[in-house]
Amino acid sequence: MLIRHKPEIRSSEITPEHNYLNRRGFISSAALAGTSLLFATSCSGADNKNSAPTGNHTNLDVNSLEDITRYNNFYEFGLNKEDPEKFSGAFNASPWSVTIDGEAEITGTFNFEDIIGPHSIEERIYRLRCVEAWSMVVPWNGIPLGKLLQRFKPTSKAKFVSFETVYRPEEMPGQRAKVLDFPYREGLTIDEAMHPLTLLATGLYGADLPNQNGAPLRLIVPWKYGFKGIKSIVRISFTETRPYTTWSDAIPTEYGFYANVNPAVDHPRWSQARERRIGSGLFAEKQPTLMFNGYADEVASLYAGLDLTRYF
Ligand SMILES: Nc1nc2c(c(=O)[nH]1)N[C@H]1C(S)=C(S)[C@@H](COP(=O)(O)O)O[C@H]1N2
Ligand SMILES: [Mo]
Repeated sequence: MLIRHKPEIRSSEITPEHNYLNRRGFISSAALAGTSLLFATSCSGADNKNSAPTGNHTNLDVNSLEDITRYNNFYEFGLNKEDPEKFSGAFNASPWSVTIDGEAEITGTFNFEDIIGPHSIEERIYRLRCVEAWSMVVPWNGIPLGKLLQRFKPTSKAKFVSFETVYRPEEMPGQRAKVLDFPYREGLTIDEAMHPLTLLATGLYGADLPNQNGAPLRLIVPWKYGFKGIKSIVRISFTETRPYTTWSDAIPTEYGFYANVNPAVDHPRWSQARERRIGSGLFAEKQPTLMFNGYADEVASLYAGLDLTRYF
């Protein structure tokens, strides 16, 4: 087991950071409108729908709320698909704070509301394709990760972004059982993190995220296998070198850092060519898995020249 420091959020830190940001006008959308960042339409809300490709899978049947909330992977609450729904009731996602650190001009620990507040919440209908060869389609609510990250002014050294799940063994029985190297951690290249399809989800079906789906905020990278979608995030770090990621560092022969959905590259123990759609019944035929989960046009250029068999 790796020994590392746990995220420490002292309540005494939170208020001063919050005030610091307010003093700089950082939180106000008026100030953001004057910057030359990505925010041309991000604060207005109404015309957001026309501003950028959302990649909505509108032609797909959305899974039921029951499917989405009763068939989960969240090892902090157990190994079985029903465990997160059964054992996450005592988890408390409010109040919540997130630490932003590493290679950025603005760092600190911020209240959930102050991080999300300035952004308008969008709906994105994305298929979640698990590396276990099942999938479901979820109407997520959230904000593009890139819009949020830009506000912290990453430096030129920020080549990767890493994420960490809360460590709370008293509320998370799977952490007490040490079934993985907790806290769960994931990472993206900075280009993947800034891609307009990458979503920081705060809800689904128009309501706050249920605990079992990663309350109060989790990552969704629709062209990657589901394990990249780290839940209940408490830390986001800009790094110069490739960060530790839980699955690919625990079992590098089976799980890669990139984890791009790819029907042509099998998992060493099973095929990735097809997938079982959750909710379609036990005897339904599997459906073909699409390259980059259907987003090849949008994201293939991120991997130009990369051998996807080697960098899986
Ligand atoms: N912290 C944390 N995040 C996690 C996991 C986990 O075990 N712990 N499981 C991942 C896997 S393997 C998948 S497929 C998705 C499942 O998301 P869902 O339960 O909302 O469908 O969450 C991902 N995020
Ligand atoms: Mo998964």
